[in-house]
Amino acid sequence: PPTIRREDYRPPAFLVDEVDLHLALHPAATRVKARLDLRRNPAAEPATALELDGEALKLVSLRLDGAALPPERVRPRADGGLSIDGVPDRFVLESEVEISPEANSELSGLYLSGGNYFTQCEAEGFRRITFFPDRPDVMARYTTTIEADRAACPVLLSNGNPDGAGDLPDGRHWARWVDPHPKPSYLFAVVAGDLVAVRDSFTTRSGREVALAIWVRQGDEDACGHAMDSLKRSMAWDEETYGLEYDLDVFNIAAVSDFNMGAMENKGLNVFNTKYILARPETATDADYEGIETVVSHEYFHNWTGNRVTCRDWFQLSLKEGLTVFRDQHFTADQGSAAVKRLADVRRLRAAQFPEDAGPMAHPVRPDSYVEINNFYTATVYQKGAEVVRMMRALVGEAGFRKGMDLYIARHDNQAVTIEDFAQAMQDASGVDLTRFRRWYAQAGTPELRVRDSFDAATGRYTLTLSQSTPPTPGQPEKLPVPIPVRMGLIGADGAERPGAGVLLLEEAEQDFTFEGLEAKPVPSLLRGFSAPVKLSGLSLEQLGFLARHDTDPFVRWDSGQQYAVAEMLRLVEDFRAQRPLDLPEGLAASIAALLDRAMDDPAFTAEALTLPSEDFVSDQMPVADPEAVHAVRQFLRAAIGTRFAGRFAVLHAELADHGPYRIDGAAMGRRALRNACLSYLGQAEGGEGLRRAEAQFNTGGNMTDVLAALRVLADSDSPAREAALAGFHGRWKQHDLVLDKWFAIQAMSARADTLQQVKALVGHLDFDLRNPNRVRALIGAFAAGNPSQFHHASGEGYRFLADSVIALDAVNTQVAARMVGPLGQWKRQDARRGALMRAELARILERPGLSKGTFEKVSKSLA
Ligand code: HT7
Ligand code: ZN
Repeated sequence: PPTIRREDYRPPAFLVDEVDLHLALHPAATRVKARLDLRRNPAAEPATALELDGEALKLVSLRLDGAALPPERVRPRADGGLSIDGVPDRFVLESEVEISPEANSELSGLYLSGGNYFTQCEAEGFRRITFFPDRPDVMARYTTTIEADRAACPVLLSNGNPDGAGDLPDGRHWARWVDPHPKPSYLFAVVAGDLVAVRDSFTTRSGREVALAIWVRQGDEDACGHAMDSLKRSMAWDEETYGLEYDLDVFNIAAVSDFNMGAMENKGLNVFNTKYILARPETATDADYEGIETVVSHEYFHNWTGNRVTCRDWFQLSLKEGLTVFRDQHFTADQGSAAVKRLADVRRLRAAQFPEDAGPMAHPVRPDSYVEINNFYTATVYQKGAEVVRMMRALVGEAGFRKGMDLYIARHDNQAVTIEDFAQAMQDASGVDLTRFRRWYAQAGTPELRVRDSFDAATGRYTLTLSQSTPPTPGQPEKLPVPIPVRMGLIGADGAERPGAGVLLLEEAEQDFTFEGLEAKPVPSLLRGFSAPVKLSGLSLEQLGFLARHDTDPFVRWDSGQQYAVAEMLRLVEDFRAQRPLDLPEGLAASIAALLDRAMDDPAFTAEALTLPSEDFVSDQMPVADPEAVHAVRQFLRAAIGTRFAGRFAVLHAELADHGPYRIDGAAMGRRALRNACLSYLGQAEGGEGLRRAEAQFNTGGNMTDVLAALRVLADSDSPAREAALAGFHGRWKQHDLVLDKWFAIQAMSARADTLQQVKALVGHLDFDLRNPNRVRALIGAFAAGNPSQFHHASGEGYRFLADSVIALDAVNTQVAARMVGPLGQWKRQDARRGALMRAELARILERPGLSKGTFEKVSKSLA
């Protein structure tokens, strides 16, 4: 398959001003008529032919300015598109095609889910609906008429504002929608079916009333409150923070169970995975509630960052995604505990993006090439992209950033632009030169930041020497230094802050920063708030322990504790390999004790700080991973800590029980998080008391957070209560897709040695469905990406299972299949034997005839 390169970008030869679409919906044979007003683009090189993208379309008719096109002027392309020769400078093209929603298991284009129709057009799904120049720099105004059977599809929705509806013969009806805002084709959407609305309204600050509706299946109306509340808070926040108001009369959200990703920001008609809409205390965990707020706000914020100002081409994806993730992170931080939110965001970045940046798929935030764009909806484009925007704000200041956003929107409203345009707006508005900073968009790899320090007692001068380097990544052997904002402070031996706190800007490979007037050598607190997405090294175990206890910055306090624990865990890994007995390190025990002493100061923080670094995070700090040893050490520590502090965990677990009604504010969630962190330790402790508590909590828990935390403990155990709990849970929730996903995932992530066997058996379970991406992620994804010790089982059976799954999935849904390849791509991190087994499985996938280009790209790059 061809590689698409950023440097080959050319403006479109033809522009589309108006699109008039008519969809006559039918499960097997939907007819789509499109009327396009086209004109030659004065900014493009002259072209002889009009190029239209198309995929899986059956052409019925094609007319140019009212006349049928002779076949010799229409050349079918190998990729399913059409080239039309000899077109005038301005013309109207009318096409009619037939498509089959019921045969569409890709979930891209128009498809059926539970008898209802949904579309997904980002990135290149519109070409599966009609012939079109399907690229984001072709922005047009859309009028959409939908026609369907009234009984099967009482609800007919599209982008923009409603503009009429009526009856048709034979029990059919129609509805028309007009979107006044020009948009790229990837933001087109249609939803039709038997759905009900939960309605509300929002009055914008200029006094316009917006009708809000969340469309769900009957019976789910009671589960939309949190999503609706999140939406209204997002709308208000964007007005207050950026002066950005909503711009249509209606804002519709439709929820669907079969969806490739989390949600989609189609103009005026967001489509959401039900996972990010539906929540009741008895079915959704606190993490689910948080996820809903994040995704609802994210998609809403796209209305300006992505929709009104969109991307020129898909290399600019982070222009909308990095910026919008930054905006949703900022929004959530403003809603409650900013510090704990930051820890969660950093944990996620390190878990997903750092390994990506160090692996075979490493790419810059603005990639230079791709084969399949769907493979570039990555943690790098999203999460690292957000970190880059965050650093930009640190450099230009809060006021400069707001001015920059204002200028960006004013300059580029209704345009398709580049990351360069965004950086230029920030630079022009703030007056801060961002020339070097742009390297963050161009270079892949996680910079490594090293610190050394010295103190001259005679002069009271303290010197911090910071140095940086970025490891080579595929296609980028040499790296330049990047500007790294290092927010910092100095802590004295008494634990008090010393003068000197601020932001250091490391621009060169190495720089000294001096501080005068100190009476003794301080401990440096670096990267406060995680001010740059880098790996920091150079602090001693003693300094880390000190910072974990004394720093005023919650991020550094947490992170130092984590780094301290990693160092101890790595030492224990050596003991394990040398078959020496393992002991609970006294320093680690002391820091747990210190945390427990102040547990109730901030329960959410305590829960985060009590949680040991993940197995993957520890493995990532080793030259060669050893999943077995890391797992053994982490399990040993959990058991040892659980046993040593059993009394205190038990007291906290009892004290923190929820008595009143279920609440989803930060304080209540923090209490539940801490309570369940205690239960998790107790579950590993000697004596079985934790398992008894887990069983009781499972049976009486009044909310899904507590029930699931208990089930997780039982699922890891050999307790006789395990089977009964799993069976009971299945029986109780078998009708609830989202809850059943949890049942699959918990078993897939179990630490038990028979997990792979169980997972294989679950693939054959009646409730498993390869066509449902949520279910695939819950079982196969959770096993491969969330259970390192079982996935990397020395037999190689885990690898074989994943390869078999990818092969089977590729015939059903290529986007989901390609996304599953990731864990096999990490073979270079494993020992030679495991690495060879992983490579063999990748090679086996690659041999399959007819492999999709997305899976081909992921597998072939993984093997390189
Ligand atoms: N902009 C969207 C990204 C997306 C997507 C969503 C659903 C299905 C397939 C998709 N491909 C790309 C979601 C977002 O980032 O907001
Ligand atoms: Zn997005």
